[in-house]
Amino acid sequence: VNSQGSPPMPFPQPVKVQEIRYTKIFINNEWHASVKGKTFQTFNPATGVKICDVEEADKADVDKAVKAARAAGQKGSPWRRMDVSSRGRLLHKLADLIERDRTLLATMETMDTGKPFLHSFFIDLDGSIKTLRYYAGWADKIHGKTMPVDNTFMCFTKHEPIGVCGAIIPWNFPLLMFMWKVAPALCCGNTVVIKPAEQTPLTALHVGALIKEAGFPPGVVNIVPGFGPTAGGAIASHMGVDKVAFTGSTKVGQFIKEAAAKSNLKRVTLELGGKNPCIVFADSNLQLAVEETQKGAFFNQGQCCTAASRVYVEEEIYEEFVRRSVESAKSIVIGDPLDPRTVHGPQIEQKQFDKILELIDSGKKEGARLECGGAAIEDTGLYIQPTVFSGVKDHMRIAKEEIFGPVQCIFRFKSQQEAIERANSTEYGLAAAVFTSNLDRALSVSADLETGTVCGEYALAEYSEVKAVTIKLTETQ
Ligand code: TXE
Repeated sequence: VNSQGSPPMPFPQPVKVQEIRYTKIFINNEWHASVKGKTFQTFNPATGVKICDVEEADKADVDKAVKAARAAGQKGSPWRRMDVSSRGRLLHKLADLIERDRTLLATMETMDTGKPFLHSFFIDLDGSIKTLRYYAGWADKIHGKTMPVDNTFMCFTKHEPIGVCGAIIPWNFPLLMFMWKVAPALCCGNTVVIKPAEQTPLTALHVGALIKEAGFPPGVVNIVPGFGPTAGGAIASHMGVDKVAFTGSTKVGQFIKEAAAKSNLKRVTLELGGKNPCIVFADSNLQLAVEETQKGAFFNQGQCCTAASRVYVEEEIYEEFVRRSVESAKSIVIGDPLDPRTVHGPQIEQKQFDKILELIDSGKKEGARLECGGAAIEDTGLYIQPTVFSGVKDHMRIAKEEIFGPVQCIFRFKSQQEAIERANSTEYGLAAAVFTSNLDRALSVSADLETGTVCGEYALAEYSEVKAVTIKLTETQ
C-alpha cells in the first residue's frame, strides 16, 4: 500500500513467446528472403539458447531496400505529397501500436539482449513511445526563416528532407536506438534504410510490421538485418543513400566516415564511445551520489555509452563513498532477466564478456584495488559480477578504455581544478555528471567539462537540408 493508501500497481509480467513472427527482411512493407538465401541465428544471452533464424541482408538486399526508399521519397509519391500534420499523425499511430504491443516487445527485447524485463518495459519501451510522440509533435513545426537582404530581393529558407537516410545501430538499446534514428528522420520527411545489430534484430522487425499496420506508405522504412562489414558497409558506401547515422564503436565510426567520404560524401552523424566522468564533491548528498553513480555504472550491465565509468571523489568523503558503493554493489539482485525482481542480467555476447574480463584483469595487474566482484558468475554463461575498483590511477587501462561492462572505477581527488583537468583528459567527450549541493559550483564545473550530448530538437537539423530561395523583385517592398 502506498502513501495514498491505494494498493500497489501490479508489476507487468513478461508474456510467453511461443514463436517469433517476423524474421525476414522488411522492404516496401513486405517480408523478403535474403537474395543470397542466407540466414543467421540470434541467441538469448541469459541461456545461450538460440531464439530463431533471421534472414541475413547483404549488399544485394541493401540495394533493394535503397531502391524502395528512393522510390518512396520521389516527387509526387504518397509520402512526399502527404500533409505534414498527417506525417505527425502516422508517428502517433505507430506509438499507439507500440503501446498496444508493449509487453510483447519488452519480453522480446529482454530475450534478445538479456536486459531485465522491467528495464525493458519501463525504460526502453517508455523511451521509444515518448520519442515517437515527441517527434510526431514536431512534424508540422519545421520551418525556415525570411532574411533581409540588400537590394530588391526576397530571401527565405525551407527545411527539406535530405532523402534516403541510412542508419546502423548497436545492440545495447535496440528498440530505443531504432526510434532515435527513425523518428526524427520520418518527422523531417525522409525515408529510411536501417540495419539493426546482428545480436538483436527482433524488436526492430516486429516494429516493421507495426509500421505497415500504422499505414506508412511502402518503402518509407526498410529494415535490413545483417552483419556490419556486409550490410552495414553497403549502407555506408551506397551511392543512393544521402545520409548515414551510426551508433557504435569508435573504430567502426571511422570506417563509416571513410566509406561515406569515398562514395558520395553523404552526410554522417556518429554517436560513439564514452569514458564519462562523474565528479563527487564533499558537499554533495553522499547517499544520493553513491546510488546515482552506481546506477550510472551498472545500469544495462554497464553497456551504455553514457555509463558513469570514472567516478572522481573528493578526498574528505572518499573512504566512506567507497565503503557505501561496495555495500550497494553487493546488494544487486542478479538473475533471470525475465524475472521482474532481477536488476542485473548477462552481458550481450562472448566477445564483450571476454573483453570485460580482460580489462578487469588489467585493473588488478596494474594495481587498482578490487573492492568486490571482479569475476564471472560461475556456471551461468555470460554473467559478470558487479565490480568496484578503488584507488584507480589515470594511466591505467580501466581508466582510459571503454569497458562496456559492470565495472565502477573510483578515483580520489583533492581540488576542483585537478578534478576538472583529470575529467577532461580523455579522447572521449560524451557525457559527465557533477554532484554538489552548491549550484554555483555545479554550473561553473559543468561549463569547464568538455562533453556534450546532443538530442531533442537539435536532431531535426541533422535530418533536414536547408534550402535558401532568393527571388528578384521588381518593386521595392
Ligand atoms: O560494436 P560495433 P561492437 C562500443 C563498446 C563495445 C565496442 C564493440 O565499447 O565494447 O563498441 O562493440 C555495425 N561497417 N560500443 O563490436 O562493431 C554492427 O553490425 C558498417 C558503444 O558491438 O561498432 C552494429 O550494427 N557497420 C556503443 C553496429 O555497427 C558496421 C554501442 C555496432 O557494432 C561495421 C555498441 C562496418 N565495418 C558498442 N562493423 C554505444 N555508443 O552505445 C560493425 N558494424
